[in-house]
Amino acid sequence: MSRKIIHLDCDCFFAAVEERDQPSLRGLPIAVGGKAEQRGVIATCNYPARAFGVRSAMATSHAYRLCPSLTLVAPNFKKYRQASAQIQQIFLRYSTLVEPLSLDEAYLDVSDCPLFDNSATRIAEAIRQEVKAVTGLTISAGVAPNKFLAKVASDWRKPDGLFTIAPAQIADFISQLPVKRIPGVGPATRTKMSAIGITHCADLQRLSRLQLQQTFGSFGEKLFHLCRGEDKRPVVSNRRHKSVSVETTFNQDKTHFEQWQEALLALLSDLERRIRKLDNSYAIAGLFAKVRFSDFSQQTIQASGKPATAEAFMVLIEQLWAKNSAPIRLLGIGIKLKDELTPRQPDLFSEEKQQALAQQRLGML
Ligand code: TTP
Ligand code: MG
Repeated sequence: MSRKIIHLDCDCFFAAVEERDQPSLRGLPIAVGGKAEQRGVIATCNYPARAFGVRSAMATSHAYRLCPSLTLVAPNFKKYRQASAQIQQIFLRYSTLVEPLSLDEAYLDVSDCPLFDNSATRIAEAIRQEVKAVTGLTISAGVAPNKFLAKVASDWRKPDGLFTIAPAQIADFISQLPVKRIPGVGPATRTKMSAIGITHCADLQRLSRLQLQQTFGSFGEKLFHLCRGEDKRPVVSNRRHKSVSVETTFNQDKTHFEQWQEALLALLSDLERRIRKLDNSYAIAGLFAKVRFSDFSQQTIQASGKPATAEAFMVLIEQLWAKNSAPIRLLGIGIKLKDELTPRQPDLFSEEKQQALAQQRLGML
């Protein structure tokens, strides 16, 4: 089944925040970064500065040589984190499968999103408009059936752009794609490739799997797929769930215990489906069941250290029934979760980590 992936990436993120907040800077070449005297580097810069050749990770002293009129702004991480949180909040309205890559960038899997008749392009456009309205920042989007192509696509019409690669367009698009657009193909690999006449994905496609492996080592296997526009990596949400639960409100109150049991069994398959979607970094900490009586009062019960089986939930609702054998209008069941392994992805939004990462990048540490 073809997936619908959106990659979103703010334009000149730190610099765009500074331009937004200091209108006098708009249109001038500006960069955010560490001071030249302190051997600082450029975090990012706006398009007027890019026109002079200024780039991320460049020494600030070098940037000044390229662009003497450059305005250097010290970074304001608090503001970037704030904008980032607003953007991530918007993403989550369109999908629960959101994988942030950095403060300004994320993958969304919108394959199951019911909005806009499930048109990923229209969803992406709605997100772009919402980000602009809420944060005042422009964000570019790429829409494609996988992460690799979505990321390439988000860069295609930058800044403030949207580009879609539909499944039927992949073959044409990819064969004309320059190899430098493939993540992982840096200057060294490019030199190696151009030495054997490879500049575009079409050239790579002509090499066998074995030739690719012999020439590029373990990266060769990845190249074999990427140069065909193939990428199976799932979008992995790094939000940590604390619990998973399902509940149902009945059209008619359930009066007898047999009816409670039937309702429980109907809910279990839903719960099991949700549990199966969790990755293996979770373990079950406990079970719980909840009933709402016809007078809207509510009762919850929990048990720890039990597997999520029908029998275990049956015991819970028996205990609820024993406490109050009254008609219910709602039944809910769920599991409480705990971390089994350390999370697969770092917590990109922890204040300390973000600060340390950014300072490291800026040469401040
Ligand atoms: P990017 O998304 O890579 O860059 P950008 O948003 O500035 O520009 P573009 O329009 O091309 O996406 O990075 C996001 C932010 O991360 C960027 O605004 C500043 C910070 N950053 C660094 O601090 N150092 C770096 O080397 C890079 C690449 C980014
Ligand atoms: Mg960006």
